Amino acid sequence: MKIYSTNQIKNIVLIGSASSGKTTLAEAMMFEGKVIDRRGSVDAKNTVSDYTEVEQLYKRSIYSTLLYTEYNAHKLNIIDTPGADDFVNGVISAMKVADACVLAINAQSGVEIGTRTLGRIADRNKKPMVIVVNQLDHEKANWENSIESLKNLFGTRTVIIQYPLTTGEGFNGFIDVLKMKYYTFTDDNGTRIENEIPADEADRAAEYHNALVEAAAEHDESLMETFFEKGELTEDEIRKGLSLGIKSRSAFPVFCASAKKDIGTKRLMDFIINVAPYPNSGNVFTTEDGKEILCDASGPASVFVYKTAVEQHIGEVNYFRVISGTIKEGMDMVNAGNDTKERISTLFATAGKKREKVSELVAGDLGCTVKLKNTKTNHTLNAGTDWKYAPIVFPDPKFRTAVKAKNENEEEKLSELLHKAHQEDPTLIVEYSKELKQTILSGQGEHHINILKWGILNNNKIEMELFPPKIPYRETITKIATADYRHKKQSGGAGQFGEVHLVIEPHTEGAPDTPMFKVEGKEIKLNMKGKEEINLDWGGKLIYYNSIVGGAIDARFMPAILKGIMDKMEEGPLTGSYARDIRVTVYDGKMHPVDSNELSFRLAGRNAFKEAFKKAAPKIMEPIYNVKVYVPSEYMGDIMSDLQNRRAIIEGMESESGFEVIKTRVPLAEMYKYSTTLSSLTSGSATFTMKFADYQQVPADVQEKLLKAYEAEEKDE
Ligand SMILES: Nc1nc2c(ncn2[C@@H]2O[C@H](COP(=O)(O)OP(=O)(O)OP(=O)(O)O)[C@@H](O)[C@H]2O)c(=O)[nH]1
Ligand SMILES: [Mg+2]
Repeated sequence: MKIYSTNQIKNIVLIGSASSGKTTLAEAMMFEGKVIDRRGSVDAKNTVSDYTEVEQLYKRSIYSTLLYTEYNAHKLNIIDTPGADDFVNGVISAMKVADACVLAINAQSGVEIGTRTLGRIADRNKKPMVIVVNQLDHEKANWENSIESLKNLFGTRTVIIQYPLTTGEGFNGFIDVLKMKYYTFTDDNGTRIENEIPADEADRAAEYHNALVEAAAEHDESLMETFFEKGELTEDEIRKGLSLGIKSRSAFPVFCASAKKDIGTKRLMDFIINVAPYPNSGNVFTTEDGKEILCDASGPASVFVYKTAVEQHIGEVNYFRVISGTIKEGMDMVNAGNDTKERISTLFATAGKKREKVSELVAGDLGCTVKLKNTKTNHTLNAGTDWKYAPIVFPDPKFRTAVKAKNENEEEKLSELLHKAHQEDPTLIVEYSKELKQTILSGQGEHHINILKWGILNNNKIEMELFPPKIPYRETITKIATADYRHKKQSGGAGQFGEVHLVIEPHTEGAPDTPMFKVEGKEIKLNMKGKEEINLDWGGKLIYYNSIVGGAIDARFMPAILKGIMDKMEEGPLTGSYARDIRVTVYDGKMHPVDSNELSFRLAGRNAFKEAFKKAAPKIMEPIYNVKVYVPSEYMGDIMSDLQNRRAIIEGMESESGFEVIKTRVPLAEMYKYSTTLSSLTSGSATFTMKFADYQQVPADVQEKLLKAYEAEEKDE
């Protein structure tokens, strides 16, 4: 492969809802660029992009795949991404390194929930966008509806460049209102004829053309003037205007295609190469401290790794964008995060599995390398500078499950594999919860986790079992209570003695210290000597007051009493969950001149706390999540009644053109496998996000159940 310079490279990411035809389109692009001489198909499991075993098994993309094609003296880097929500990781990381996205719409359904989700991701990443309405050859294709749904979503940013004369089986071409030509295709391999626009289409074509000219003129004053003067713009002027509109995200040009029949591929690539931003005028890379780095091939060498994958027979492969400078084979670089020296032994341009060795890659190009020692997704490698780029931010998980190895002896190996999986896919999160005593695996959906499970079984012969995760409940109190507890033990030699009198009360942030308690018929006046405010690792606080009078307990025993209290805070008296938001005042007690020691006071503190806690109207609190559900209107009824069964509190609803957004608060305990239910209730057309909000008391009936379950568990042990 020849060496391409920065102004001969374009980087696009293909996005679109599941099965819209991205992988098929990428295949056609590589075919047109002669990177392959035959087109494979997803159904025949022989595309360049979906080359992994698991992708072929499921006949869908699961990972992002870096591809390239060579066209019009340019190298077009294409990242094909999965459309399914579960594998959004591939979209998020690709967005970081591409300069524009190509959004594929399935003409059978127009804008889908997945399209909207991806549109939001493109928005957040400020990515220019070109739209391709695909599958126009399908019998159910409906161009008008597709355009209407696009206009509903993107408004006047929807700029039509092409329209079809017929759709369905007879679809064999389109009118291009930028070129003002009628293109027809004579076979399924992209053989194209350029025709004049038929006379009976002249009016409609002119109408679309005028709309395009106006949309193009809008982005530049001088173009606007030319337009007013002449009532028309030249083809080049339209391109210039669109180029500005694309860059500022105020124009999303719309193209026609049948990826399956290779119709429309060439014009789409022409347009991308002529109009989409070059790497040095698109994506701006900033370092963690906010410095903008110029995409300049003669600058210091610096790359950003956007994806790490483990590939059969090769091991770890790191995919990157050259942010600055020129990377050459054999170059020594330094990892900006961990100072590891890394040698770039070989460089590749890749089209899926097909890797082509290249001697260098310039600023703006995408490629990969192998055999790095300590470099992963989100890392920066430099030669002669110390930049470090702001990392890719991945979405919060939506599915959590507990896991263990079926065979106990393989637990350690499994844990290693899960940590590796996280490095490859940062949206897979694994942690051992000391609190729950479970390994919790989180991801984007049940399918996401099942694919991982399949991979580990298939490649490593380890079977992992999934089961419902425990909920990290919290315990707290709602009333004031006291307890006196004497710990006394006489056994032969030295005895144990410690007596603690304490008061506990609920803690609320900002409430003043209590100078006197009236509790259980007693009046306890306080003489505050010390106060410790402890921020608990698991959220909330413990405030510990020393209010001992007349040396009833030596100051040296106070930390031991606190330790005893913390023992019970860590294993709450109700269900063994963490306790939080409590104030404890130790106001009296007794010592023995010989037998008192730290252990005695620790035990006395612990038991006094436990007794008082049980009298203080204790409550179990549960984690609540803010959940946003995006759902087509027709499924609203089912979704709402399902949410009600999950103890959800609906906070708001918004509807926009056939879709509803439900804002709700749902207890984590009710969210197990929500993604799976939502998907089955809506035939996969809805999606949701969830984020931890706060802790709330559980309803009485739920508390009752939890107490009983804990009692039973205790008995078992
Ligand atoms: N009729 C018709 N079918 C198409 C077209 N493009 C793709 N398909 C079919 O649609 C299905 C999905 O195509 P893919 O290329 O895998 O779609 P994708 O967008 O990559 O799907 P994901 O990777 O799962 O998101 C396959 O059966 C394709 O053969 C097209 O232009 N016309
Ligand atoms: Mg695909």
